[in-house]
Amino acid sequence: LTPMYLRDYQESVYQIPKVDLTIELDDERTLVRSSMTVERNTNRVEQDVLVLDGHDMELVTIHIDGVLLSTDQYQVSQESLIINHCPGNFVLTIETMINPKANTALEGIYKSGGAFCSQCEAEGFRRITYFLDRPDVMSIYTTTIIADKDKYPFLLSNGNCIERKDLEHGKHLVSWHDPFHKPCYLFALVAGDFDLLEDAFTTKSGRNVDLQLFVDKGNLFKAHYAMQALKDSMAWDEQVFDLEYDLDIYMIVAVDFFNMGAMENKGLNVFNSKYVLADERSATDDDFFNIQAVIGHEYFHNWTGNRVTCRDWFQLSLKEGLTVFRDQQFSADMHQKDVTRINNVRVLRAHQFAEDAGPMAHPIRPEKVVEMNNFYTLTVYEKGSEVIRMLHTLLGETGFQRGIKEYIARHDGQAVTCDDFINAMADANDRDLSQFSLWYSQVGTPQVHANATYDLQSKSLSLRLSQTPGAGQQHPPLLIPIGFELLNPKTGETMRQGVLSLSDAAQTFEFEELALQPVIALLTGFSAPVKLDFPQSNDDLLRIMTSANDGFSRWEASQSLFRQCIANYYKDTGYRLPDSLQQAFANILDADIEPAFKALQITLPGFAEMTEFLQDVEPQRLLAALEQFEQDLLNSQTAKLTSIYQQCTERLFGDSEQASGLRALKNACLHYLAGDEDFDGEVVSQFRQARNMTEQIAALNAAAQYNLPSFENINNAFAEQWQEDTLVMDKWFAIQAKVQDGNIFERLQSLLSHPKFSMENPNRVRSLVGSFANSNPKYFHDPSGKGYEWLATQIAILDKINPQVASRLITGLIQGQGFCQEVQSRLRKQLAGLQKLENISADIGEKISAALA
Ligand code: B3K
Ligand code: ZN
Repeated sequence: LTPMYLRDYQESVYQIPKVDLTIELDDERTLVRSSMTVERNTNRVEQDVLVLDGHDMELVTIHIDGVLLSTDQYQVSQESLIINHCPGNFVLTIETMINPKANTALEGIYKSGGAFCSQCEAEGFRRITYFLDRPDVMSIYTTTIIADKDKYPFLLSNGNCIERKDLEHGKHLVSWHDPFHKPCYLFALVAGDFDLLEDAFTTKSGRNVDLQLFVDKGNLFKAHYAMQALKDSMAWDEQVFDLEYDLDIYMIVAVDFFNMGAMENKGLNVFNSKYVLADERSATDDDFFNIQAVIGHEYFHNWTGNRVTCRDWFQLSLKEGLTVFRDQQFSADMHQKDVTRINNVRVLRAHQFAEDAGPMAHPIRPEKVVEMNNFYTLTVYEKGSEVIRMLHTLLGETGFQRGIKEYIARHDGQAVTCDDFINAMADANDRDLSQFSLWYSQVGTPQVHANATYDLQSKSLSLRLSQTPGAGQQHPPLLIPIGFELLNPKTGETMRQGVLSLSDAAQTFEFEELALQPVIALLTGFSAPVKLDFPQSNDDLLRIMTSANDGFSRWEASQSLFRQCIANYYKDTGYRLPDSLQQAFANILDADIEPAFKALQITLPGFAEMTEFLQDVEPQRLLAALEQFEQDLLNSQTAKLTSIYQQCTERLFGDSEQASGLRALKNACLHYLAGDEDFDGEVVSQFRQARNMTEQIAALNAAAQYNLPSFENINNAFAEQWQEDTLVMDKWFAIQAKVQDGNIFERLQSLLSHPKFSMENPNRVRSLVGSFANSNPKYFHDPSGKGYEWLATQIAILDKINPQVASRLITGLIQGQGFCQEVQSRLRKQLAGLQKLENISADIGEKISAALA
């Protein structure tokens, strides 16, 4: 496990300005001919050795300027091809043979169902041919694909199609030319037989762009929403960022076998079908939301990622943090801003905070990497986006856009660093951002402590803020924007609002001329990715909950009340719901607010969020506290919950934003109500009458969650109804892993040999194994240790098949830091066992060593 360090970065000695690829596809013997123009950096004349990256393929021939090299002129090893005594400028032609069918790691060229497809980011291109597989080597690609015409009528690659012809033996050939320089991680190839949805978009300068969406045969009816999302993304990027698409064609291909969500390859995105295919019957409102967000994300990469790319992989957040910020803004504009923002924060706090406190904690710009695929993290993506958001807060929308314009003007066509980005933002706004840039190198979640005193005489409020780095970390004070709102305690009116810049370790901010002591909402909009330590009275929280302008603060106030109360249940098993909380909960239920927002307000902080909030957590005790709290809330408000549940049912209609809000609220109520076995009948009728997946799956989920008498029945009905729908069957597998039933381990075991389960399909694996580890805390944390053992067993199997997927699933075993010693030692035991695996992958190897260090 050899790490790479950011500090060791060196420019490439050679560049490859032009590549011509000819790929003759075959299941087991695909021949790749790559003809490259290679140029040596003129100030590195002494360096005549060319080291190319390559992995897991057969080298057939090498030619330099048309002359065949003999075996003493080069060396091949596991990871590279070294060519000695190269001239300064030459044409290098390499032929390699690869086996797509055996490629279960799903990196490079592989088969998904009947189609060939590719995935090159981060370092997959080296599994196709020997190359300088690093993002600062950018080339113009011409790609020719040859394959059987009947089986693979569509042959796709990046850019524009320049040639198409039939060959003998039933084969055909298609050539593509991409006029934009790109790093090899953006290369893509697809070959298959698909249904095609076509549309077009006229850019603001009047150019026509053909839009093509390729889906598995028979799935065309599920492609329309994604197409609309693409057009909305293109229009939004023009309106908000003034960025226009550049090629004449934009293609998206949906495949079932995919390691992550989607990939932004230039002009030819490849998507996990989960983020493309949807219709009302088979997809939930969340699925629709995510499809639009991921389509947007990949589209926005065309400028932030593709036109301006990363110099090296340590800079990944340059494109990912920025692009996540862009997709979050897009979603916020397309939906309810507050609701979107709150959901962003929930993900960050439940999962990124844990990562930042765990053994793999790293800055948004990592400094040390063993396996790059391990760094496509919540930290690089979500915290990266929060850092961009802080910049947006500090510069304002106009200043931020001025900075983006400058960044693109300076760096279009280049591979650059996070510092280049910050410099462009700073120069465009005449600001010194050197302190702000510390966010790129700090690790851990900083804490902000607040303390307020009001002086009646001088009518002034003094707010003392201080900051401390995340646990065990050290760094100089950061620049932290702290949003605030001062509320009139009596009327709830907003007296002042704005953003404070906390730049010292401790600072006091004075507010004058406040006729009465205000209630303070701090960190409005979740203005910084920090933990806020600001104890507030229930009365203050209730005031914020009902009156703050800022939606995040209203929601956060209710969550604070709940968290505090859950903590009491956790500490004292005899604790019972205080009247004040009953009242607060009733007030939320009665409030005249958007249904989607109300749904969020009555959704309790989950197991993961609470683990962040408490110390040395005993999992079963926390689960019991959550359960009791929920039960007490239900008992105190059964009537209200039931009536809202029924009202929502009556008012539901169609696919509008309004309707999805009502569904969210209805299902949030259902979550409580199903805690009473008498509600079983209602659950069954919701299941049977459901007109869409949001309602149907919520009913099944509730039945599984409480193991209701109806469960087995509707569970089988569901499997029967949807057996032919891959994506819905993923949902079914996910539910099986969550059943609250003492037989869960037998259930899991038999699901592993279910005819529809396959360890080679990442979606299936995530549905079954991931859902158990992440969404069934009761049995995952079974005191016997069985849950950990089961997960470890699956990871050992998966590591041989697909290390990237194995590595994602190991999170539950390595992030034990929030739990009590007993849990931690049980986890370590499993990790120590895994560490002994023969030929362990770098992916899980890196994480296990970090966790056991
Ligand atoms: N850039 C890809 C992620 C690649 C992950 C490689 N392990 C998708 C995205 O972030 O848009
Ligand atoms: Zn991305």
